[in-house]
Amino acid sequence: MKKILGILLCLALAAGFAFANGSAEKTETGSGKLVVGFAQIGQESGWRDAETASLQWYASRNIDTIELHFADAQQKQENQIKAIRSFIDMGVDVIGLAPVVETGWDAVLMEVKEAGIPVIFLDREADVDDSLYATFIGSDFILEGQNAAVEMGRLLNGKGKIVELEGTVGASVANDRKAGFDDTIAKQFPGIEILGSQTGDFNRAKGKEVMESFLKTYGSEIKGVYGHNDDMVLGAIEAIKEAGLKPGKDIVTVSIDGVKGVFEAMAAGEANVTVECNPLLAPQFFQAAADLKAGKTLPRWIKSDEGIYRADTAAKDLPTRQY
Ligand code: GZL
Repeated sequence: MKKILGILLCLALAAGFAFANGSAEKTETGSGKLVVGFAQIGQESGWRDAETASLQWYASRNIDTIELHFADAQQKQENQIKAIRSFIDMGVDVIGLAPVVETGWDAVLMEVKEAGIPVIFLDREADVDDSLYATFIGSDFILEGQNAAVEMGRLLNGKGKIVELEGTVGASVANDRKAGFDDTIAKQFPGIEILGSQTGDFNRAKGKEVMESFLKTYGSEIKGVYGHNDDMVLGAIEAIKEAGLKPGKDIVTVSIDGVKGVFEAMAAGEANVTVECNPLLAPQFFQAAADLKAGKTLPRWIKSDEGIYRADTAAKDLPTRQY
C-alpha cells in the first residue's frame, strides 16, 4: 500500500514540476489554477531540503488549485536565471526565488517586471530596487546572529577565543548573520576574540574541512565555534572529535537553523545551542502568491517566527521537530 501511495505521490509531484537548469514544459494557461515557478538554490543543507519538501508537499496536496514548476539550480546563479526566463516563457502567475547571492539579479528581474509577473523572495534577499519584487518571506537574519552571540557569550561567561564558519559568500543571510553576531560580540562581549572566520558554503563537508584547518592553526586555543548554519557545525563536530577534543565541552557550539541533526548532537552532549530558522515556509509562500494573483498588495517583509533551543531540553524537543 505504502509503495502505491509513494508512486501516486511521485506522479502527482512530477505532473507539475520542472527540474534543474530551468527546463520546463508549457503551463496549462487558463486552467484557473495558481501557476507558480520557483527557482530553488539547490540541496546544500538539511534546511534547504526541508524547505523544498515543504513547497513540493504543499503543492502536491493542492494539485487541483496549484501548479508548481520547480527548478533546482544546484547552487548556481546562472541556473536560477535560466529557470526564471523559462518561467516567463511559460507565462506563470507568480515567480518565487531564493537568491543564492545578493547581487546580479537586476537584468532578469527587469525582464520579469516587463512581463508583468510578480516576484516573491523566499528565505534570502537580493540587492535590487523595491519595484522588482513584491515581498520577502523570511527570517530576521541579523537578529539570528545577535541571538547567537548572546548565547555564545553566556556559554563562555564572556571570555574566550572562538572561530566562525560563514555561509555562502555573497548570500544576504550570511552577510546578516555575520554582521549581527560580530557586532554583538564586539559590543557586548569584548572578552571574546574571533580568531578566524571563513566560509563553509553552508554545507557539512566544507564546514568540517574549514574546522580542521582552524584546529591545525589554533588548536586548543579555540573554546567555541559559531556556524551560520547547523550543517557546517555538524561537520565541525566531526573535526573536533577527530582532533581528540570534546565538542560541546572543550569547544562549545552555537549555530542556526534547528535541523534534527543538531538536536541529536545536543542530546548527545556534543552541541550546545541552535537558533531556529523556520524552513517550512510553503503555507506563507503560496498564500502570498495567491494574494498577488488576486491583485492584493503585500507587506514588503513577511517575517517567520522562530525560537532558540539549547542542549538542556534537546531530548524532549527532538520528537516534536518537523525537519
Ligand atoms: C536561511 C537559508 C539558509 C539556511 C542554510 O533562510 O537561506 O540557507 O540557514 C541554507 O542552511 O543553506
